[in-house]
Amino acid sequence: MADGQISPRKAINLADYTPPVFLVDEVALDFTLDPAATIVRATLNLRRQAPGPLALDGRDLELLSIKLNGEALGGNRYVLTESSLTLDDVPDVFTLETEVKIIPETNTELSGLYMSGTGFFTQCEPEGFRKITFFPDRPDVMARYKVTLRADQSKYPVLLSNGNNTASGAAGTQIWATWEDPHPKPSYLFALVAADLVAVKDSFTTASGREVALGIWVAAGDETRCGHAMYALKNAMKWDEDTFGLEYDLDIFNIAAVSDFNAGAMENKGLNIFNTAYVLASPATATDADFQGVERVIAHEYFHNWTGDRVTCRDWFQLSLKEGLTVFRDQEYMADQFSAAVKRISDVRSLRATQFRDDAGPLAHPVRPASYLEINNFYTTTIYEKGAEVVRMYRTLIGREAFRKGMDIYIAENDNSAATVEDFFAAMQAATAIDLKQIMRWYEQAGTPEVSFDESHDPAAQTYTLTLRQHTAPTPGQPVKQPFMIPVAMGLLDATGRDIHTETLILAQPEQSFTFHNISEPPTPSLFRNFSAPVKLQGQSRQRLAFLAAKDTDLFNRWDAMQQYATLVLLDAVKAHQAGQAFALDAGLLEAVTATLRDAARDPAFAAEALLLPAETLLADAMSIVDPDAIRFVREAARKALGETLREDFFAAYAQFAAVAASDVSGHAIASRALKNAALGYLSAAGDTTLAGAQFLSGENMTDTLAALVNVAELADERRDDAFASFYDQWRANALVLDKWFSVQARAGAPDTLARVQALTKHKDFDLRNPNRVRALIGAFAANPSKFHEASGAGYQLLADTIFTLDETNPQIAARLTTAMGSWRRYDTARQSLMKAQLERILAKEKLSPNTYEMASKALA
Ligand code: B3K
Ligand code: ZN
Repeated sequence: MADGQISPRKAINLADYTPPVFLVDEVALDFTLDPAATIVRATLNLRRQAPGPLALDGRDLELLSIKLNGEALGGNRYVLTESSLTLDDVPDVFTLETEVKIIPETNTELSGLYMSGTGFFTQCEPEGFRKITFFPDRPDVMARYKVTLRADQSKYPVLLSNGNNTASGAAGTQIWATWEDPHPKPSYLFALVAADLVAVKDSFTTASGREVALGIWVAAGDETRCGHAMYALKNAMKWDEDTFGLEYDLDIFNIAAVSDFNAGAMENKGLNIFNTAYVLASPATATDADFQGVERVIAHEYFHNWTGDRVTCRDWFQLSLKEGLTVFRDQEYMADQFSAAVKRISDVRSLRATQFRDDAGPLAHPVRPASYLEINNFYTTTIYEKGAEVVRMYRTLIGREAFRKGMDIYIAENDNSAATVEDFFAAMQAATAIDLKQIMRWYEQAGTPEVSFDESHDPAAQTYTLTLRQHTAPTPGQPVKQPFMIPVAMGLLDATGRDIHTETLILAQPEQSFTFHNISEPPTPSLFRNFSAPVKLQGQSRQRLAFLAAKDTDLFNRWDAMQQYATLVLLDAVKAHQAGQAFALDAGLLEAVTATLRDAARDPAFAAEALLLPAETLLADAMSIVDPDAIRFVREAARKALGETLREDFFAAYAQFAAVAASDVSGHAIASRALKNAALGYLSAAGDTTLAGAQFLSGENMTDTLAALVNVAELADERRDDAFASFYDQWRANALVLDKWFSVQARAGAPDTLARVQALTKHKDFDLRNPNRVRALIGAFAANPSKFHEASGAGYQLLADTIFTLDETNPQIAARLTTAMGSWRRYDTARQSLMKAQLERILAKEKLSPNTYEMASKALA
């Protein structure tokens, strides 16, 4: 350990869980808000549950006074450390009053109470509440809150907290408001907002007749961009009633938007706080993907009201209990709004690109980790997206009806309490006769199982036997894996592509054979339909993939077969390129793309997905030593060759799908634009950039403008520079659009990208204190494989420099950026040593945060 480095935090282990010594039944909070000195008075009604002292969490709090049952306590009655307040000698039931001072304006971590612009906002999940007051800041302590906020009326005319506004008033220049939340909740769901905001208001009547006042609070001027968020909120409220029988349970539901936010949004009870990126949308400023992002996140946070708030988590190891389940619910919601197959395809595309990669590297962890140093590092695609896949597997295994019954049991049995993954399991098990025991291994073991198969057909007996095998490679701390319970949704296709048999098999052993009867001809199996399990299926021949890509009745597998086929031929092309051979376009790939394009009108949203070649990161994952330059070269060569060969078809498709109004954000319009812009991408790759230039100039729709800009960004000349200059002039005042300006430049494949990103870090609009801006520039750059991994190591240096500085102000975001170097061992020795050196440099930093320490040390381990 380097001199001056703080000692790494002690690991927290699931196995060490003990129930709280004291519960808090009620808490009254009184805030006198001031950026430089906010006073928080807390009154806690405590009740003993087990023997021992009262230990409260608290960080960055200046204790002003403390009283027990009304009696002021001297310093000899408590022990105060940097992170706790302990009272040894206390009764079994008592009232504790504390008064603390905090400084919101110096809180750059954006956890706890902080300033954004001129307003006060909070973020308490997972451990921000301890930066507001002394409290048992753990999710299994659920209390009823009464909150009074006092602030300067001219600066902070809007005062919001959880629950219902029960009283308000004014005293001189100050105003005050009291909010009471009747539902017990853990401290991580506490929220307050005190700011100069305006509301877009609406209402929703629940199935049982409760009238709910809805408010979306934004900065003045942003009201015009809240329509989609409000639509999504009401739609999600209705959907949860129809789909899960779950109704909203308060008379008010508020959403407040904030531009400085570490996450996407937060499900605080009755007062969701949102990153502006997931609230504000208009066709002129937001892409179709942004519109979908708003709808998904609005739905997600709303759904947390039951899966997260009413039923919460016992401890943070159970995080996926609420996150995996709520992601599953938002996926299902979105699938019901647009095309279910296209939604599944895009979810699986991102699961493979992020979660599969993490699961194969040094940061791999189970859906329920056994240990952590810093819980903020565990808001990962494994907890969220793989967690959602586990919930989906429950449903695939037991069926929709039993799953709904299991959900009803889960909610009924755990309402108003803090639950575990075992409680969810027990509810699902109670709803089915199928023995689900083995599904628990998905929570315990990290890693992506690889499934391979053998088959044999017996013409005399008319049987077909499929033998499936599973294998999971070791992950950190887990050298040997037990077999998983894997649902294999499958079909057998005859030579014409007709399904002759469909079934969901359960693969639970290392190897299992399944025999099918009355099969006269050798069939083609279509396995893992609709991606029925988060596994890698291996050993499919090209011929078979080509057949499935053309014929499978399962739309997901048709897309997947094409992706797998493209992956195989592109990886071959990478090898050929490394051996010095010229690029040659595979005939089968050309044929598949041609067929997709000519058939696009039938389902343009699906066709747009199918036309996208596998991402560079996906190709990288399939190589033993990643060669980012060769991957980029080959993928671009393939796009260029396809664009040149199919120029007429792409032009025709572009024209055919161009007739959509700029303001139309219907499913049909989104699909048309996706197809049109896919065609634009191929035409631009083939050197035809006039169309992109013209589309950029005529754009009144951000999807179209940005799609054009992405292509213009590849040109390293004045056409590009002019386009970025004019985009900047038009949008400099709109932070969310300016984020796009940064990120398109950081994602570009142009040769000078690295130098431009270096320059952009010095741009007057680049601001390390704003997480959206950091993600837009640095996050996007770190996800640009051929530029970030530039052989000189300058990309690594840029990232590490950012992490170095950012760690001092916002360790959560710094730690997150560190993961970009997590896969360093997969590269050639030169890149390995360059990345390793940067990780070591970070680790040697004085006063490195526990957040970044955990990520850098695990990456190196
Ligand atoms: N539960 C929050 C995430 C909070 C992130 C803390 N680092 C958002 C969500 O998943 O809904
Ligand atoms: Zn969530």
